[in-house]
Amino acid sequence: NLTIYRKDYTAPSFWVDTVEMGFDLDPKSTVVSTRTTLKRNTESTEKDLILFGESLKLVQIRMNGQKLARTAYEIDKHSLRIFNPPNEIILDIETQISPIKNTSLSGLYVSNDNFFTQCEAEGFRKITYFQDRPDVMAKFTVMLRADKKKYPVLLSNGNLIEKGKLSDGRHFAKWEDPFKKPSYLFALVAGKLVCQEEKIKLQSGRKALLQVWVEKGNLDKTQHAMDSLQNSIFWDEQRFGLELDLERFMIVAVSDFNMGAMENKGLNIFNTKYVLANSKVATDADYAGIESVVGHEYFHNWTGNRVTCRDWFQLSLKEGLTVFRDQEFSADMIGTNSGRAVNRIADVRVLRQAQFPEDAGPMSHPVRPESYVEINNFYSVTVYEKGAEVVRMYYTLLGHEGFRKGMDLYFKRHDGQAVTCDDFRAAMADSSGRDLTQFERWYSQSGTPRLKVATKYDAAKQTFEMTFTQSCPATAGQDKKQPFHIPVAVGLLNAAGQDMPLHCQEQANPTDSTTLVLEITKAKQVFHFTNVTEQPTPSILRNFSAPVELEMDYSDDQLAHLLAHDSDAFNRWEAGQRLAMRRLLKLTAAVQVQQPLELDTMFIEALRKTLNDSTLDAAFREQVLTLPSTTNVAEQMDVIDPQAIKAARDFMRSEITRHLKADLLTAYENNLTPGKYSPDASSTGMRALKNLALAYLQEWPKSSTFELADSQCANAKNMTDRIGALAAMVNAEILTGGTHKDATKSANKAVAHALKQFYNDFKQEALVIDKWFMLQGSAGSTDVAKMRKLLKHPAFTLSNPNRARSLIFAFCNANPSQFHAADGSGYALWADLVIELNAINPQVAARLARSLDRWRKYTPALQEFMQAALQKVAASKNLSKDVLEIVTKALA
Ligand code: B3K
Ligand code: ZN
Repeated sequence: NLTIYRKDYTAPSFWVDTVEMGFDLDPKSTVVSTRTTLKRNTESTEKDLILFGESLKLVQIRMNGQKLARTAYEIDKHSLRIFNPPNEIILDIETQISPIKNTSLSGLYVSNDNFFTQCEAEGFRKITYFQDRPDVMAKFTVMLRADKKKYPVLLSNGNLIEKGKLSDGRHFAKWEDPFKKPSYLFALVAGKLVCQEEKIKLQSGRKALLQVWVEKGNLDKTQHAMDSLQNSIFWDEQRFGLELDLERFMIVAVSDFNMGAMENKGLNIFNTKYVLANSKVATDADYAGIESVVGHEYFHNWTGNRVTCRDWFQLSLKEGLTVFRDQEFSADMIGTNSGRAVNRIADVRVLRQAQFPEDAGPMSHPVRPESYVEINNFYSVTVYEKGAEVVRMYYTLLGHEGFRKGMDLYFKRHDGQAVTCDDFRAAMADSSGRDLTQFERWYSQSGTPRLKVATKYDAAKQTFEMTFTQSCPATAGQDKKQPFHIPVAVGLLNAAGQDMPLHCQEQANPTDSTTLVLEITKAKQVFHFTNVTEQPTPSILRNFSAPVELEMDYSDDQLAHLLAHDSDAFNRWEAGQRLAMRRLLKLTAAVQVQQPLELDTMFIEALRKTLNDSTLDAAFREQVLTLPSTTNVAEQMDVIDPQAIKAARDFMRSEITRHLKADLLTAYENNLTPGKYSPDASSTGMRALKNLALAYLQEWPKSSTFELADSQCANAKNMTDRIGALAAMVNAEILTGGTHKDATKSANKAVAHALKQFYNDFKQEALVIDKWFMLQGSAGSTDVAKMRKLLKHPAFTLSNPNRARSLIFAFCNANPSQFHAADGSGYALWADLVIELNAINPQVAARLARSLDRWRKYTPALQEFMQAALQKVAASKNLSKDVLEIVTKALA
């Protein structure tokens, strides 16, 4: 049995004081020597010392200066066990590895001829035999040796303490990290790199050197990352009183990387996607992504590195908390209320798009999982995004100051330690004097809670009653659930759309604000509001105060009222989404029984009003006009029929355009952003609304609107406008089909030309070519045959994760009508690619394997094809633990 359980946790048998490492770097054969000083953990009942190791060649092992006898230890594919060693030992281990052959991008590997490491979660054991577990923290000193010409730059964690020349054209650099850390935070980088650097002054007056390292030729794309890093440093000082604890902080960009970035102590390693930007190659979304990921990794320096996780089941301790921190950082960077709401909407979109489905599928797991086969599969939207929602609930329950007090206590108690989610909860409880016992269920129970609300207004008594009923559906491995502790922020609107004063019998309103946080702890709970002078419209779950599915029988009029007036911008948006969702579900049902499709004027008029409301930020209007995704709709259905959803959604889009064409054109023209490019919130919002309008306008085929896209594409001065127009054109390609034959022909020619031009303009820019592939992978006109052709494009490769994801993930996750082709060909392609990727990079393969998670919810015919595809993968040879866990759980 491969499963590892949280309940089986035991402390390590030895503690480590210091680790001294030496690397003789060579792509084919790197020799790693490691000297570790260890002391027995007297509280452990384990007598042996257990070191993990994978794909290593053991050259030699010595204990206290003596060669270790072959009978003194045992070695297998995953570990090296030394039998009952003395209580204090010095261990010398020499291993040999081959970085060039390491295509998994975990451990030490080569990318574009440079060396990089990725050790979280369990990559360090691919470098040397070690107690590779986060509760073993030690001080590291690292000596790097390599050819000076090929590898002029040698970096590791902490401070550079020595460097110099060696014989044979080699050189060395010695690094020392003053803080003890777990092995997963170890990093080294070696190669031909250049950097942008700046010195800053910290809150305490200390100076720090900041560097952003990239390949030569990319120095014109580092400024935004550098700015984001400085903003992050200052924000953490101000908001949490946390200062950078190192003299030097480095960010290094690498083009082959499994995820976004990695928070190695003092030496963050980033996917190029989250570092490189200038207006020519990066979109507004890229700029925002860089700011948030740079922030995220920097914030880990305290939440993750100074205080780390005892074991990997506690992953959300650092990830949920750090996502919450990066979300708050991005929101504070915008500053305005409406800007904050737009960010919040984007975060909730991610939650609904990915986390709710995960939590209802075969990989459903609590924020603190109980078991895993491959820990890398649990770097999930549940651990990250739902984990961030859990942290946000503390913030909502305790308030701004209360939360800060909790954080202060957390660091006071646990700085330098490896701790658990319970320790964090205890700090929040003890600092506030609140009982957060029941709150633990957010960590232990999986599934998205349902919160039903019924209301009653008594005009004579002037009372308003709200009855909440909570439940949580059964999820993988969890049948019965206990009630959650749910903070529900509510407000009441009068007929004029203003907030009414709140007097609740069950819950005091300490700040006398017009939003009250109700605390729901029971399965059923009633709240009575008094002095309610007229029938109110309740605004419930303001700012999405808990990660639940809210069920409330709003009338269309109530929703329109909220959309027009709610002082809570999130709920304003939410009301619009509810109006749209209701109609999308009806339309989908109509498509299925081949009834005529109709969209009512009331909805269109509500959208028109929002679109034309110049008191609202463009960014917010864009969010309201963006319909729920096909995935959002699918999650609301018992049986998913992707083609019907697609048809319903397309119909809705074209109806909106038919009625709002003039308004959309005006929005387009009013939101041009001539002049110098700036990724600020206001310009970003304007471009977003303009490009949304442009996309809508393609739904109503008139050559004039197509030409608008074509000319924007040809004349764009920045990547946001260029790709926005290209996307609109590519998607128009099939939409203009059918009755508009002539238009279709010329449009398709123009699309092909624009795609070719784009490719030629950017063929040197890998990240832009990723966008080019992504656009085509997700285009409704890209069927399986076209996909197979694109996979053979000379610029395509499976071994670069960004490239693989750009085309394949776009097709499997964002092209529902083609991926779910009725003949099952999309799933067959998926199976081939999962198998092929499995041999190259198990982590990327396992992510792709998740695309069929929800197979049991589809129509029977599709289910059959999906099951067959899953079985094909499950039966294939040499399956990694990563992919095996996903397909086994899917089929179970
Ligand atoms: N902590 C890393 C993720 C490592 C993933 C390992 N499969 C990035 C982050 O969350 O900041
Ligand atoms: Zn993180």
